[in-house]
Amino acid sequence: MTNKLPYFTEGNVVKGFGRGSKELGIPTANFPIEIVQQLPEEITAGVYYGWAQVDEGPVFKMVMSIGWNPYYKNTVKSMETHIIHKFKEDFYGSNLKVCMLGFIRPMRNFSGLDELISAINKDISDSEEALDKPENIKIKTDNFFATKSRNTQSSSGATCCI
Ligand code: ADP
Ligand code: RBF
Ligand code: MG
Repeated sequence: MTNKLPYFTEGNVVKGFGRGSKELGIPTANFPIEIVQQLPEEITAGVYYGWAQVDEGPVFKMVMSIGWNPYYKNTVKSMETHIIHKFKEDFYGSNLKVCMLGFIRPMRNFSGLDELISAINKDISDSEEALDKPENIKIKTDNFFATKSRNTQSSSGATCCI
């Protein structure tokens, strides 16, 4: 898994499972299935930390969950990014760039929603700490985040790569 990191990818933010992660205070921006399928198999299911950018906005810290969310027994693999920033508005349809830098833990099951939320809050603080390290801070200014996005979205909502 580690030899594939850092891993850079980008895609349009799509509707997720609509389970109200937002109501829990932990909204997650979901990637389309094509982006999930492009993941190298060495990047195993679990929680990762890194940097994220919505369109040409600022680069923020993020935590990402990859897998089948055992707590919800999902049948579809997902890649969900929680950006550690308070946004005024939703950004469905926007381009999301991410750089995954490190692995935090494998996906696991929980006996209650409270436990899942506490685990995610611990992931957020672990990510914040890891991203303050000089070798991780330097990726924030990588050219990947300075160049225009490869994805554009037409008014029909279709995504095309240029
Ligand atoms: P869904 O099931 O559609 O993914 P969520 O409850 O997970 O719904 O909310 C995700 C949406 O919330 C994102 O697509 C984005 O538009 C918005 N959002 C607002 N703040 C954030 C944030 N800090 N991190 C990720 N998404 C956010
Ligand atoms: N879901 C799980 O079933 N098990 C997990 O270990 C797990 N870890 C997560 C870690 C992070 C940082 C995030 C953002 C999500 C995680 N999820 C996990 C996904 C969670 O079930 C999903 O975002 C729900 O929709 C939250 O209500
Ligand atoms: Mg989501």
